[in-house]
Amino acid sequence: MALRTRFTHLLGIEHPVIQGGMAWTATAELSAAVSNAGGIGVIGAGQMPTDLVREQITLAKALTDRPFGVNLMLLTPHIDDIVQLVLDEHVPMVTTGAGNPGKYMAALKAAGIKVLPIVPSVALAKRMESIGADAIIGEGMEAGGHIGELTTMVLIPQLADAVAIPVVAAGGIADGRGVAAAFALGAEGVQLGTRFMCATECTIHPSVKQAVINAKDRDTVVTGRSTGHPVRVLKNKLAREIIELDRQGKAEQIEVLGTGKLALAMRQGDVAMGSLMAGQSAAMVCRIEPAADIVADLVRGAEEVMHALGTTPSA
Ligand code: TUI
Repeated sequence: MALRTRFTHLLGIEHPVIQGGMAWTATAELSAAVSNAGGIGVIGAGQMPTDLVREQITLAKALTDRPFGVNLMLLTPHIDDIVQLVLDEHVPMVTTGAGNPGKYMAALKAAGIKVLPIVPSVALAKRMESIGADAIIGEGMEAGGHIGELTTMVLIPQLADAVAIPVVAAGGIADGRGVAAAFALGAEGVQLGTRFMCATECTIHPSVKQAVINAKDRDTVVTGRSTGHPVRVLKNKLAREIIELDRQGKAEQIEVLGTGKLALAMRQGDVAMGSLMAGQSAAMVCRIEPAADIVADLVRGAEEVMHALGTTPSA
């Protein structure tokens, strides 16, 4: 069975599932595994130096013949070079996060790259559609990492009403029920990050995978509101220190304290003083399993729910 939509046709993929391009987390191994499973994997460029991103793209091309993507994190100082890199490498698609990609849209489109901006609001979605975005990823504040203010439940239907291009839902989705819910809200695809952190092929430190598996419903917190860049993480010592600085309004000290902490968590496995960016759905992630099993479970689960909903409930 398959869930084919305008979005799967747009990218030439089998299943409407994007693996979120998480910085220091979504490496070529994970992304290629998701693409090979019929979804689309996205390498997280984050703040990596351009040469490291180039290596990741080369590795992804060696590991899959299917389309894959790169997430452009617009706050990185390397952004101009990384945009040039994805143009040179003819990467099939990019997602963008943490800003407005308007400046790069014409060059990306001219190179035939599919562009899917991640947006937290209706206004930005409309602007992105007007400058040529191929689809929009609406991300609710249930998501991990840098987030907006709206929940997935209210953002997605408003996006579906506001734009004609396909809408992909992100934030809070971890299983087939979430996929079916996203479709009910008007989405034609889903993007998941947190569940893919616990894919076998994800190269993050095992201690972080265990922290995600251990997480319960109230174990994430939003830090850094005072900096203007709120970030959802799993609660730990670093999060508590940042919350205290937030309370004191010491935004500059938060920037200093936060520097390098995402790589410290994901690559070194420091689960106390690293930044454990993860979404609220961490509580729904229970095991480490191959990326292909995750994709298959999402599709099968969604079909099951949609089928069951086709029969009117009667008690
Ligand atoms: O980008 C993400 N998630 C991220 S980026 C990241 S690295 C980082 N670390 C510390 C501080 C800031 C970033 C970790 N997680 N998700 C996509 C996303 N984009 N969520 C929200 C947005 C967003 C926010 C504002 C997109 C556009 C935007 O526009 C503002 C404007 O310029 O109009």
